[in-house]
Amino acid sequence: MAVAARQGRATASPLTSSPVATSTTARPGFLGGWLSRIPLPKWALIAIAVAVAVLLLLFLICIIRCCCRKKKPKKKERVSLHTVGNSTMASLVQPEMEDLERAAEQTGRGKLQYSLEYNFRAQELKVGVKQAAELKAMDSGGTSDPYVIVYLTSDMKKRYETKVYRKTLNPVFNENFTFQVPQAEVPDSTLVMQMYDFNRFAKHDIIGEVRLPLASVNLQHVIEQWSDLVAASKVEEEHLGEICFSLRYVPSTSKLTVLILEAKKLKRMDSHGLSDPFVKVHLILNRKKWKKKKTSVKKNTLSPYFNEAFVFEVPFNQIQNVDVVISVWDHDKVTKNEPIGKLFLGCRATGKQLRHWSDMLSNPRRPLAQWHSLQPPDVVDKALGLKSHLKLPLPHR
Ligand SMILES: [Ca+2]
Ligand SMILES: [Ca+2]
Repeated sequence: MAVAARQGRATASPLTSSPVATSTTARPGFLGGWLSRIPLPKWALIAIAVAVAVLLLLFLICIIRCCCRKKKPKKKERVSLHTVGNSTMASLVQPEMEDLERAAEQTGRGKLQYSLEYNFRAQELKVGVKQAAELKAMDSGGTSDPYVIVYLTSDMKKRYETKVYRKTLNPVFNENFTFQVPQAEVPDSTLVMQMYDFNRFAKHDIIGEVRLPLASVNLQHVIEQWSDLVAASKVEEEHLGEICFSLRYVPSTSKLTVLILEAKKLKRMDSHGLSDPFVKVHLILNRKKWKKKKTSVKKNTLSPYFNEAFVFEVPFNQIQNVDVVISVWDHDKVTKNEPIGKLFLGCRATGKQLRHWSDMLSNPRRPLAQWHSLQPPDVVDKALGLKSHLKLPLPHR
């Protein structure tokens, strides 16, 4: 009590006594010292002290509120920036994030101005890469080093590149490229313009691309337009070609006849020319190679005419277990022959191939001809081997 009383006196004394006494007996703060210099009655000083305390309290409340308000939008920010670390949070906001990701993928890459002109007499397509604007910055300095690669899906070996423009998001290219495209091939072709960011010591980044199916364009006029760059498609839809053949099955004689008629729009395989196509016909029995025949080689053409028939003996009780694999190859004198495309028919086939096969079975003795699109060889090989993989027990999720 005595100590408290002494302390009370000590704090009270500077307020009541003279300014000289203050500096010696107590060590007041800045405010205390300032107040003590003003000759005021005790009650007024107490009132001022209370008012200051209340102001301080209000100030503190304000700061706390501001902090809380800043914390709330952080949650939203986390969603939009796709940096959710927490898995429950991720699952809760998943649909929103997918939408945002899709939107982010498709926008903000910039736009490209280009021109198109088809010369019907020369069968040439002139593509003008004009300029780009508001490109996405790919380098740490907030710029990119853009250049454009131009090609047609009907001949992907022929690719043109513009010059590289350093440190800019609005490059002006003004370069023209000419493609030889027969008029008949135009509707099946797509013009692809891919914008890249050049990097001296690292892989070049793709900024975005413009894909223009030529069937959707009126080439009677010169076209000049802007298009937004979109995310580059991951898998190139390559046109491999089409093949026409007929199938005939005679159950009484166990004869299966495959007549290879012709092919068209085949992929160009040789860099300085066309392709040298020939066709292989494989019979697969219970997923094992069984019999094989092949046509002659047709030199330097993308639309060969074969008209070559192959007869296989397949007993009626085996026809359900047989796959017919038809593959088109490019013959090469120097290097290995390369497959252009493949397809297979049989009870395990799907779509058009399955329909052709079942039409053959339901129309014995009648040859049935049909066109088919070639598929990538690895895709067909995978489909052919699929059944054996399916026999394995599937892992539980
Ligand atoms: Ca760069
Ligand atoms: Ca060849």
